[in-house]
Amino acid sequence: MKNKNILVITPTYNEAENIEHFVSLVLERNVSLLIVDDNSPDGTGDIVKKLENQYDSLFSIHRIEKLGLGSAYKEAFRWAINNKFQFVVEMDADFSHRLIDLDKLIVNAEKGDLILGSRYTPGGGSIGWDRKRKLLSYSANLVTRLVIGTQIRDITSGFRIYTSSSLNNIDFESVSSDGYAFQIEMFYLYCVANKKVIEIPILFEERRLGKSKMNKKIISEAIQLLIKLLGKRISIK
Ligand SMILES: Nc1nc2c(ncn2[C@@H]2O[C@H](COP(=O)(O)OP(=O)(O)OP(=O)(O)O)[C@@H](O)[C@H]2O)c(=O)[nH]1
Ligand SMILES: [Mg+2]
Repeated sequence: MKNKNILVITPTYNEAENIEHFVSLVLERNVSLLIVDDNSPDGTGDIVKKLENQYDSLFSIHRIEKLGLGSAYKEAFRWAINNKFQFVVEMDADFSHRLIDLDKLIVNAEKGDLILGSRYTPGGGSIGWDRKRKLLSYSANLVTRLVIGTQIRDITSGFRIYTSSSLNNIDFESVSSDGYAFQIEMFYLYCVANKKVIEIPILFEERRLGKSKMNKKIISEAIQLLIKLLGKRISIK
């Protein structure tokens, strides 16, 4: 596999403190990088525009307002498919997703249709989270696993690789959620379509700079999605 066939997609909202360093470290891997910025008030978008003059393999989409993670990913999937990339990596700009784990995911990219960076398989974990945050994430994944009826353990992971061919085969345009629910819904579509999903252990590190966008709305959206999926499962039985 050639790294030039890989597109890393990174949505950004107020990542001015992280973005320049992030871009340089990702592009050292000889992959391409697409940033989808939602008119960040801290000027992230302007920094990205400047960096684009320095790097041939950096691309960006600038949207007029904060439209959410889910729609940013969908926009990036379309772009990746139109530009004929073979692999699409979802990765955050806040260094929660480690560069050495990116290398690890890339090495395994051809082993399935969806490669999940997993905190909950042996060797995986999270660093810097308090007990409450750890418990929330672990229990959300446990409930999701039971509702969907899968062995996969880190379904909310936002660090993952899709093959473009599999993205082309599933109706990702139908996914309407944001945040963690977006990751769950995408995974669910892969399950329904019998796509091969594998997990690779990663260490998730709490961001050092900038602010988390995690909020109650994101959690309640995920709960509503799980209720919907549970309803679907019961009606199939
Ligand atoms: N374009 C865009 N990017 C966003 C939006 N919300 C978050 N992001 C970016 O998506 C990535 C993940 O967001 P985080 O704030 O780290 O949220 P999180 O990872 O779910 O929360 P933490 O685990 O607390 O870090 C980061 O690169 C953010 O800048 C949004 O509405 N639009
Ligand atoms: Mg984060």
